[in-house]
Amino acid sequence: MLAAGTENGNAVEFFLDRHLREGRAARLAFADPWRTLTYGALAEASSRFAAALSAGGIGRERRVGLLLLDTIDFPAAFWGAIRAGVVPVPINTLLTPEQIGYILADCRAEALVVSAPLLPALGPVLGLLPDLRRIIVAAPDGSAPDLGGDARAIGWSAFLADGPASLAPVFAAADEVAFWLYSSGSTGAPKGAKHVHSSLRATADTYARQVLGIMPDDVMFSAAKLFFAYGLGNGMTFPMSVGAQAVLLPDRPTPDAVLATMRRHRPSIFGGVPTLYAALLAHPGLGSGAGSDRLRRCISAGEALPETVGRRWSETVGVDILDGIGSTELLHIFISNRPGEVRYGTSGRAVPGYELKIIDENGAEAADGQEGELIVRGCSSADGYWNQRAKSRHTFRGEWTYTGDTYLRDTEGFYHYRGRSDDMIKVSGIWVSPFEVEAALISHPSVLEAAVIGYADADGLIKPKAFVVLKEESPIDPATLRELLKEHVKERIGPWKYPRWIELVESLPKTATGKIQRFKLRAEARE
Ligand code: 3UK
Repeated sequence: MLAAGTENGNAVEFFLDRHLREGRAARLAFADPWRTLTYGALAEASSRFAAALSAGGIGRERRVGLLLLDTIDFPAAFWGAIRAGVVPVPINTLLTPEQIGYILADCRAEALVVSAPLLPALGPVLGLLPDLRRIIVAAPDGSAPDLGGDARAIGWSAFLADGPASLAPVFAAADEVAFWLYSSGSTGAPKGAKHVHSSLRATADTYARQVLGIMPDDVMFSAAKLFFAYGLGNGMTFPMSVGAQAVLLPDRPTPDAVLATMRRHRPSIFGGVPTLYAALLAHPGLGSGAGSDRLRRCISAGEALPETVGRRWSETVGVDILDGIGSTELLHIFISNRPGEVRYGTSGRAVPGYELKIIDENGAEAADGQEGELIVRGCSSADGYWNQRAKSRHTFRGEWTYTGDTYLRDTEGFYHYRGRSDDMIKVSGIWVSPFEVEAALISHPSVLEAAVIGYADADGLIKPKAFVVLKEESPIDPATLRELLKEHVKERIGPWKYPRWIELVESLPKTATGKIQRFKLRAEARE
């Protein structure tokens, strides 16, 4: 026997090649502001990309980093890599060059596909990556990009030029690792969660089909980017699971950009994070259908959707928001509200295919109404973190995945989010570690000590708040200093991570061993 089974478990079979075999090659798969891609054209681009990777000596199971804005090149590169058995690693384009360099080094990427506007800032870190052999530069509009000075760089079209229009996917086991997604932790560096081929199909069969009820005629628009697990499902694998269409927005999803996209493409399903829903509600242009006369479903994840935001959206737009919780480790949403049964202020109920438990500190199941840690058994959990045994063992225990989230279940089976068991903060749906913000603050010459907590703004959305002890009387007035510190954090670690409020204090509450007691600051801040 040559292979370990008869059926090819390679996910590109189900999500892409199946549509060609069943006569859907001419259907529209993706539209970005400049270009469109049918299922047939996507199969062709991904075949050429797969062949070019192999011809370039990028072997099976090796990693290719994808640092791409949301354009039609993303699915072409993602599925091309999977077709070749090469492991795509989508990377958050909002990270700093150092953080991106860390991920490329950690996964030992041998190739990188990068959107041309993101290349110049990467210059200094690319020189530090000996494993990186090819840098494929893609201009968002498909034009010939500026390659910069790196000898490893080649344009997207040139890279694809010699490949065949059709290439069969490599044979892969359904249990074989297909792609990785990095997630940041409370301490230290991001961890690469390794996902297998069958998990993509599992999330499509559970959440997308049974909760969203996605249909071939749907048009999906995910404001959350494809490099997030949330966006990867919403904006790529879910529509592809039924031969539907996705709309891609490469720009920052500001309310203006999102509403313009809604009007232009008239999506029937829209996915965003709570901060975006709140920002859209504050926009004077928001009205029925949020600009799309076809809108029938809205979904939210990444952080808890405040009840008031959900209610106001339903009133103004006329479509409910389905809040659901997912994670990078479980790939997509495993608890969700259902159409027609929305209970704002809760994450909803278990998604079919996932089993949930809330456990107390002794590991015993908590009674309804009692808080505990949420653990999940399901068909889409990751195969572990790359090169992180202790963290893998802690999170993936047998069939159960430990979320680190505190939840309670009410007697009707609805799950209520009660916060994190670590100090991590979700800001606009993206992780922020308080330690990272504190370190950035302390790196400023005026700051002696800092402590950061999550604090709810007027919409009920959590943002970082900092308590700062200064080194000595600063000659700068407090208001100016606060603004300087905010700018300092933005520049060092990323624009969404800065503390929206800074309180200058004399000292911080600490344990006998000198650990900052963030829970005390949280309690004080609530009063
Ligand atoms: C928090 C929520 C309350 C929660 C994600 C949908 O967010 C995603 O993945 P991440 O790995 O973060 C996971 C953590 O985020 N969270 C997410 N959604 C909610 N908290 N209510 C929610 N609705 O702490 C969770 O453990 O970045 C979301 C699909 C795929 C995803 N990866």
